[in-house]
Amino acid sequence: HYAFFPGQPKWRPRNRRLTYGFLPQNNLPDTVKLTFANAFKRWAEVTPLSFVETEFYSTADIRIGFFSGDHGDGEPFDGTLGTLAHAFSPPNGRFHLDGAEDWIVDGDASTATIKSAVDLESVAVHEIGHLLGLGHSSVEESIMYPTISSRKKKVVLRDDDIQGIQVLY
Ligand code: TQI
Ligand code: ZN
Ligand code: ZN
Repeated sequence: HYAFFPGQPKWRPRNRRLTYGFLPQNNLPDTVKLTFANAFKRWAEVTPLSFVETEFYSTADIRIGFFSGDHGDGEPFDGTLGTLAHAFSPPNGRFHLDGAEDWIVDGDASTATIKSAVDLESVAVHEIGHLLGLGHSSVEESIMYPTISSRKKKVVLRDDDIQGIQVLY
């Protein structure tokens, strides 16, 4: 079953619109930005919310960046596998990914043979759930279940995820 964070925090955006921005220093290719756009779209389809990319990282509601090791927020990343990413409950908006992972991006052949590679969209869909206010679910098939196998693509929201987010929004 789905869960919320203590106190059930949620966003209350004007015009149901949340902005997201990418850390400029990461210089992400369009394929990576598109992967995040697709992940946001999955949640937009089942809520009244919409997600709009902004070029102004520092004032974006949701701030996405890849970092390695200690990056100044007290939750250092740990290299390949282990912690892949972290995101915080509303209305924090911090969305950090471990730059040391071999991220699988659709249409990108370079990670095809790396066994420990992790599917970026799968992690993004899960972390966006946290950013919007969902905790972990006990339903194994759900996006918000706290385990995923390496290389697996798990991006389709299940009834449990949809019910949870629709209670909030
Ligand atoms: N990062 C953890 C996670 O997102 C961080 C975390 C642990 C957390 N407990 C939390 C975040 C409670 C919010 C609330 O779950 S992770 C998965 C999954 C991770 C794990 O790097 O371990 C995914 C990132 F679900 F597969 F285990 C993405 Cl999909
Ligand atoms: Zn961080
Ligand atoms: Zn999680």
